[in-house]
Amino acid sequence: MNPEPPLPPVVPEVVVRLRRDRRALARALSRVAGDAGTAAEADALLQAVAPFTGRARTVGITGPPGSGKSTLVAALTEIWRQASTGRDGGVGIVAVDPSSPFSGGAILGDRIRMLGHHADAGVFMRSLATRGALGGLAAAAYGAVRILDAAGMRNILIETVGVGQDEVDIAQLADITVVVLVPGMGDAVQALKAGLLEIADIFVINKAEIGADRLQQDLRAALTLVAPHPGAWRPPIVQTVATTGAGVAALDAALDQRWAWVAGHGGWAAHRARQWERRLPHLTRERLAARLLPAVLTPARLHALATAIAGGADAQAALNDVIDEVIAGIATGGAAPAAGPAPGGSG
Ligand SMILES: Nc1nc2c(ncn2[C@@H]2O[C@H](COP(=O)(O)OP(=O)(O)O)[C@@H](O)[C@H]2O)c(=O)[nH]1
Ligand SMILES: [Mg+2]
Repeated sequence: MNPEPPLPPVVPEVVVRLRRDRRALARALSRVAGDAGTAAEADALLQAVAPFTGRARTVGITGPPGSGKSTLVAALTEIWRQASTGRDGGVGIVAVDPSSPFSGGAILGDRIRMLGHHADAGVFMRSLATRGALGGLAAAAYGAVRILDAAGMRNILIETVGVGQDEVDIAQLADITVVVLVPGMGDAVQALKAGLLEIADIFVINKAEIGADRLQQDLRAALTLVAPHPGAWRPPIVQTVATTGAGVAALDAALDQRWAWVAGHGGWAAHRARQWERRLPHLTRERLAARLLPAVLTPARLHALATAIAGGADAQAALNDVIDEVIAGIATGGAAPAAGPAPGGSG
């Protein structure tokens, strides 16, 4: 069901290893996540695998903390691994949790292990909590997806907390974005405020055993405010109880429907091109800042500027000074980035 672009005839060693050797895959993911090696090495790796990517279907799962995203990811993984036809291939999972470096990924990891797939070559999970070598969580998540794609995973799930612009951007790195809400907390209105309604291709009302009808109505009402143009995809609302697996098959079916709908309405190449028109400026900004700012905006400089502004200096003038220095540095080659790992903690 996924697009199968023709492969170049010779598969390089690096891609062969990614597909056969879980430790090589883990190392590659560490590299693009910025935990090992330099930014230049991460770049080189991503460039080498690029011709072997684009075959996976990527699904972003986003929503408030505790809404059941990890449980749903585990449930979908279970369904896909059970699919007897093999059409779905391996499952790659990227868990992004900048707020809690350990807990989010660890809990999801436990769930995946509970499925008994930890030793299954067809399931691979990586959690991301820090900015990557390439300068940002979105870039790190994108790199991880590319590596899993090159490693032959046919479905890749990206779990990210749907609070804040960064997380929303990460959810939109996927082909299909699923927004998970739960009944009771005025969720539809909150989702509207957080910009989640605009990005959803599919809604899930999880913990539906609590009673999902009210939220379903609110959501429908909120969606009419977003007003899609006629003939546009209308995001379905799927009710699930992730802990029992109820409704998860319906979510799987909704994903297939969305996949087929885009294929039949202009195709995935055109759809992905439109998605990149939105993503590229954001990723470029992230990376540009990571490359250029550390040289000019050192911690000492930052402290001095902040103190001066607090003491009455003009903030706009300070900003312009910093920007002028960055530009001057580019002109003289002085601000050329050191090809080293992103400085931890700053920025
Ligand atoms: N009652 C109920 N609890 C659920 C359901 N789905 C997940 N949970 C529980 O909700 C809590 C948070 O789930 P988790 O998947 O970690 O949420 P996340 O933070 O969105 O990833 C856990 O205790 C789950 O067992 C559901 O459908 N019904
Ligand atoms: Mg989670």
